[in-house]
Amino acid sequence: MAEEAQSESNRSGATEEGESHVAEARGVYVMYQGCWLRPRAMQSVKLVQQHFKARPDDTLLATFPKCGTTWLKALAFTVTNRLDHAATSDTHPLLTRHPQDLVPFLEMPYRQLHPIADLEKLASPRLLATHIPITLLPPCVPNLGCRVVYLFRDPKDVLVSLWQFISKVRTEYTIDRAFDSFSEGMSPYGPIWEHSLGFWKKSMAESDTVLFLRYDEMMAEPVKHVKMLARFLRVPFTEQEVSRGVVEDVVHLCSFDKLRSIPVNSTGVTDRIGGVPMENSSYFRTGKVGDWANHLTEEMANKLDAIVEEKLRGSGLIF
Ligand code: PAP
Repeated sequence: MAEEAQSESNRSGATEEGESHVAEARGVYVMYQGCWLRPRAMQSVKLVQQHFKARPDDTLLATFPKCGTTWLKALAFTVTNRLDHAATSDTHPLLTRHPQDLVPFLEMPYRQLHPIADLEKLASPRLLATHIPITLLPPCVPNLGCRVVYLFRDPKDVLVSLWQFISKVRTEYTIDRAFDSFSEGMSPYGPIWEHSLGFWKKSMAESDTVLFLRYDEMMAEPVKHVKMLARFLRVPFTEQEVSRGVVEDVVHLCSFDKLRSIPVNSTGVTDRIGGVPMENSSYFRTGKVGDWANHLTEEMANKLDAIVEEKLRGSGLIF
């Protein structure tokens, strides 16, 4: 970790392609505008910044990786499309398509491989997803008042989920290595505290533009949060829907156990990133709150808690 400890002194500010800059490179990551990214992800983020054309009625589902993106995509898709596809329908798209494929990411598959112009073909209002921090999103997103749903999760569970996911393709990636880099803020789109703080502050300032949700709270009270999500997406449930149990139907269809059991999610391999084929089932691991306790030592947990608490201090954001 000696070379990683030099982070501040390595900042060169060297410019690349004019206005954008790589401040430093460490291990497999480069820092781009305050965010750690793999170089190929950075190229893609730059292309999003340069070419994404937001529309005022776009909704972005924003997450730090492994905070419950798949779940949020499933829920938001089901809520917004429920007039065309009832959650109980045996032809519901979630029964034949992976939730990751129903709501496209801005930056994936990498936009140097699949042009961002593909997003232009989607009809409005578009439901899109992103891991890009708020500070790096193209200015057209805030300027047009696009709404954002942000899902946050206990960083310890995020670390464990990320480690399990990455170690599927990098077998040498131990929990010790994952812990060291994550607690220094170095993980895709990291640091996690900067990522969540950006959306948290915006949600505090503009609650009608950014809805800030938490994974553990959604797990504890899914019906309440799905109603909240529907109101924010401007498709509130009617009284009749509530009394018919439509909210519970949505919660059930999008639940971890239900989605995991569907063949399109439990079998097969898909390359959604760009040159990184992953098993479809790798997006459905345990779906639990607090699984970190099975993988982190008490010392690791306390250390990460202390780091995150210190970084979030004074913001009002707690986990
Ligand atoms: P991404 O950020 O890489 O796109 P994301 O869905 O956030 O994917 O990561 C997968 C995590 O969401 C997994 O967490 P775990 O490793 O702690 O288990 C996965 O289990 C969880 N997940 C996927 N679907 C659901 C769901 N329907 N309900 C709750 N959690 C889910």
